[in-house]
Amino acid sequence: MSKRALILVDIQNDFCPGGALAVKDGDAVVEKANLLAEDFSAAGDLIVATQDAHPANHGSFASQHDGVKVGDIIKLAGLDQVAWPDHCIDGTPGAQFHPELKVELIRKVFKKGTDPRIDSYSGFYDNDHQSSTGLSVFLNDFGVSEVWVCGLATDYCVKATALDALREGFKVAVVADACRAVNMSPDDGDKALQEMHDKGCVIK
Ligand code: VGL
Ligand code: ZN
Repeated sequence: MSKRALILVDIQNDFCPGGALAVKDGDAVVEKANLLAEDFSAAGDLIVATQDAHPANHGSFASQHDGVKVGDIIKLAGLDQVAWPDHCIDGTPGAQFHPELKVELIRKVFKKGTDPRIDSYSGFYDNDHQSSTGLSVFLNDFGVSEVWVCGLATDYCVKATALDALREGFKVAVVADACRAVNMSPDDGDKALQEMHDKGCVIK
């Protein structure tokens, strides 16, 4: 039977107001994500979540590089990498899901960004597409053909997850109203939605 999966991307304290990498209005996605999750649950569809879960010495942290400031572009594993503030350190409160997220509806959590040598925006693969989290196999085992994506942040992990889902052969919908962007440049979120649309995602 063909099924849908809802992928809740990185709805974690550090991406919400007061967090280490706070996304403006990031907590506004929680209520919308919960409503979507209730819908999916009632329909017998699958709900999964991704969790940014870095070691304290993660190479994406500006703090790990001499003379590098947050927002600088550095090289990590040979790829361009934004230098971020220390965030979502596995096991700390900042890495935990927002306290109001209905985690009881989540079937499985996929941690990412666990390798200090490379970042992982997508819930499917590290940024060099070499290491998989197992999400694709998990969805296929459940007979999922269509995924809906929401969460944080539109211009990084939501985009990377949605585009990888397309590449993995899923139909992809992105619920724009249930996403918020980092917006290092003011229109990054809008550009990300445009790119996801152009590459084949349906924007809800
Ligand atoms: C994210 C920057 C660094 C995200 C994660 O969840 O979009 N962004 N780590
Ligand atoms: Zn991160």
